Amino acid sequence: MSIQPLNRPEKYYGPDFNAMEKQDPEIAAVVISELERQRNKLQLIASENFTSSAVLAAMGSTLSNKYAEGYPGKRYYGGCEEVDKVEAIGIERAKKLFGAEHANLQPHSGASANVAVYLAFAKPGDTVLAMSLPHGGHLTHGAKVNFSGKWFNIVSYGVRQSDELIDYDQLRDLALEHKPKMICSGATAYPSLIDFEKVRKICDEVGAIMWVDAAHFIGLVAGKAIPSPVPYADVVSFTTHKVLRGPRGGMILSKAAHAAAIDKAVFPGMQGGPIMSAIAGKAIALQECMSDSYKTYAKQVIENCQALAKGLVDLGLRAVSGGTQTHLALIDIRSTGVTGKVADELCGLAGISLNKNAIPFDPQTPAVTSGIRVGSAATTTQGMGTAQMKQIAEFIVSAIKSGADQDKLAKIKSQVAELCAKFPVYPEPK
Ligand code: DSN
Repeated sequence: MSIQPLNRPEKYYGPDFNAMEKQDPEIAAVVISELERQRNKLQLIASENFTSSAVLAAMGSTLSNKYAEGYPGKRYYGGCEEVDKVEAIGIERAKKLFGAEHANLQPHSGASANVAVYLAFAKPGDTVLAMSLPHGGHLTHGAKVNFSGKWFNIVSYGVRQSDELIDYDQLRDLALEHKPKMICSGATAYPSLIDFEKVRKICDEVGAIMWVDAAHFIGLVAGKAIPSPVPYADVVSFTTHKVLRGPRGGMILSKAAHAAAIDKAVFPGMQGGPIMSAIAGKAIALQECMSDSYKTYAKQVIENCQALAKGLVDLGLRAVSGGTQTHLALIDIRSTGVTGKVADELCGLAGISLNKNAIPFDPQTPAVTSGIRVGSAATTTQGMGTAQMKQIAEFIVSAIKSGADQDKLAKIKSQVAELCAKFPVYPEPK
């Protein structure tokens, strides 16, 4: 196969896929086959997306070579005059887009951003109230295997069994009982909106820092498709590569009063040099998020996810909490008699990437699960709409119910490839 640069300008600025192929064909082949996988299969992992070529180019640029410990104008290295510009532009864009008083673009990832939040506001042994992982939380919200669960006294809240929504009464009771230093809202598998006003009131009642881990939904906030936690929260941490459609990385927004604590926690608290190429990518993505087309995209992501969830429900599956108000849906697949683990594998064989996921009060172990999680961020970027979501729901259910029949799976896989071809990802230059 001929290897084409994704969007390489005529002038040479650094990244060169053809040079990579010449020098290291083994790695170049993987880069290209991953591109083909993204082009020909359905990407329904709720935390993934396709960045613009501009963001990809920034990630592969010479900014990657620069060490820049510190912050714009206050570095520990010489030669930072160019990267200073990129970070300063990115910070201003983040503050403008989210109406935030302070922004730090340096965290290498969402987990790193969360380490910085703990470091800024708590000491080992302090109590933190956060969403339990089996109910949709995140590893960094206190899982026993994670630093958060090892170093902090984590008290977990969850969803009600009756409607699978956050139980704010339980959250308040736990806050009053344990007097946490911080209360964390945010999850990786919670399809509903979070009531930030209610959480703020509880935080005020017990004197806790209000921390929102907005990794999953911050892109919808950026596109003004759902309410923002920024006016309420002391600190908001997130990843930049989900619905937000930026490079892999993390970011933190905070009130001005916490700016110094956050900046110190990120550097020198838990990171050395920032990844300036990623910060350039973040700045580009933030500007993209200010466009009208991004606002339309964010709304479409939600509409598409609702259509996908409805399609799955119409075919006999159950949407946790009755549906979705966001970019992700959590689907209870017990009616099929197939576990989440097997469904994940069968969908993979049919050219559909999604993930097994525990549902609240799941009788199965986390490695098996009774559910799957699906997201609409990537397919919406491709330009798919609600009609395609209905079709995708049919593919998923056919794969799950295929009985591992190789012919059936191969047929779905070719239908999937046919659909993907109509919505090309990173099309070859004409
Ligand atoms: N927990 C991962 C996810 O949601 O896919 C990353 O946040």
